[in-house]
Amino acid sequence: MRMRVSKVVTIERHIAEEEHLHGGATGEFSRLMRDLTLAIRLISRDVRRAGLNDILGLTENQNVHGEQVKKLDQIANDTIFRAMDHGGHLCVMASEESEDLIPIPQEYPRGKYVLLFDPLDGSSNIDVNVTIGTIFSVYRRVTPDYLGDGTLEDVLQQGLRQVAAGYVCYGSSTQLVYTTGNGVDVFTYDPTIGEFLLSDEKVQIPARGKYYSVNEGNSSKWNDNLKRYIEHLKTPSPDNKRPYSARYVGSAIADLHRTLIYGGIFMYPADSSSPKGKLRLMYEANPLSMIVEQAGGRATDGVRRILELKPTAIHERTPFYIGSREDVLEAEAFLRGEFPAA
Ligand code: P6P
Repeated sequence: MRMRVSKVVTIERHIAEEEHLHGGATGEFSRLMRDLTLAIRLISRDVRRAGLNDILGLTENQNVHGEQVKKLDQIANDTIFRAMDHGGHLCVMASEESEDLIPIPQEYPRGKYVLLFDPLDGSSNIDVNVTIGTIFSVYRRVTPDYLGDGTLEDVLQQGLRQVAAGYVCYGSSTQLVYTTGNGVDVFTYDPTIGEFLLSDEKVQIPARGKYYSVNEGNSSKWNDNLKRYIEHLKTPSPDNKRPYSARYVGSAIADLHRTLIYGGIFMYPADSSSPKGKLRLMYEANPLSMIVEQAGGRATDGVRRILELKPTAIHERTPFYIGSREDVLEAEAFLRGEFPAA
């Protein structure tokens, strides 16, 4: 459910106003978010220009100056790193684009926060002008400050310990969806003034939706209970609540954002060739799950709450069921082999 706002509030003002809700807030988190939203504005500019790269001579290989042109997700990764490495808010970073931890350069101060991010999720869709996104997750470090550099222990924390989570939709407009544990707010970017303005406040996901979102091309690899669930959604019901409509963009941020606003369920299940599914726990499932839970929804691996999973590796994957509370609970019941009377 959308709570459209009329007041003009920038994300910086909103974060500062909410700071008092977080005990011991020193303004450091606000400055972290200021730097992150700068990176997001730069990525938004590059994403919007992507269709012109060939025209501008920024082809996949070399630009007009003969310089090596990186892929857009590498550019986005570098943009976030360069915006965040010197502010003194972070002790370590981790990215979908980097195999190992990303240390803070020795010449810069370290801070008490940890940042994980997927700089440009679904970037293969950029070539066909489909919505893609950036996802981020923020924790407090758990190792002592005097250690300086953050460690793997600071990164591999359960999702329920996140202090903030957000995603950016580079779609018909650039929207930042964000929570610090006090509900979910949506900010829409106005490129004419270079500001993210609050557009939807304390978003709530419907208790049940009419859309299901999964790649049915994988159905031959699903277990029977999952197949029964999807068939159930497609089967007309006397109360006209079914059949659901199928929606699958193939870009997690697009599928998640529609699910958040309209309701329903987005799934990337385990299957016979991907026993842990495809989506990553630390910088995809955890931040998206914090947001959907804050909006009143549910997110599990089909059995366990995503935010309670104990991570063992930066890039580990997890089966993923997320969306309206009643829809995810119903999917879990089918996966347990509990089917309603036909
Ligand atoms: P499939 C994009 O490549 C991505 O990582 C997610 O954004 C998206 O949800 C998923 O993969 C789509 O995967 O196997 O359905 O093409």
